[in-house]
Amino acid sequence: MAFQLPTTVSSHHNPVLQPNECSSTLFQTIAAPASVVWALVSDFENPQRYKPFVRSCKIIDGQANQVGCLRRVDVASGLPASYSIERLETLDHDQCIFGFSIVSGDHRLSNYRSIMSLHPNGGDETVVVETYVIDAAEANTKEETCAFVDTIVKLNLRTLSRVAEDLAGKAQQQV
Ligand code: A8S
Repeated sequence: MAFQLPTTVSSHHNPVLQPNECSSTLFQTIAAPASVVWALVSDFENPQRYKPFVRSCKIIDGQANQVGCLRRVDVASGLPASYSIERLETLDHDQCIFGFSIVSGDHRLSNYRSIMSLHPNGGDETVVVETYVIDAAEANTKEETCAFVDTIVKLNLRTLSRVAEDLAGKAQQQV
């Protein structure tokens, strides 16, 4: 692959795994400047801006968009869960690194945490790298657990790309 992950973030994307954990790293190239993508990714209070399964979200503890705050995410019907409680773990505006963990909910995702980093890739292009780690679900293999999560994360990244490209296109038209 042409994209080389900078060494400054490589530890975030190469987690050390416990025997019961599985992990995956996904890449998405977006035809929009990192500032536009970062505005969407870093808005912990509003994941529905690019996550298609999220119906609504509210901050339930702490100050919005401050590390340590908790959000309650309600997801669309038809999924194997209805809500999730999530904690903002990392928010680095200089390096464009965002991390959150799932702390509870009525789903089977156990000990899920995700970290995303954004990388300007020449022109007005951004590469988004997302790595998650999760415990293999009790009744499922690691492969099944990761296949389920990969599907959701890939869809989120694809939607992020579409929304960011729309926003960047609109900004261009106004110049
Ligand atoms: C994210 C990542 C994930 C979200 C999962 C994996 C979830 O919101 C959905 C279905 C579930 O069964 C679990 O970045 C949960 O949001 C869409 C409700 C947590």
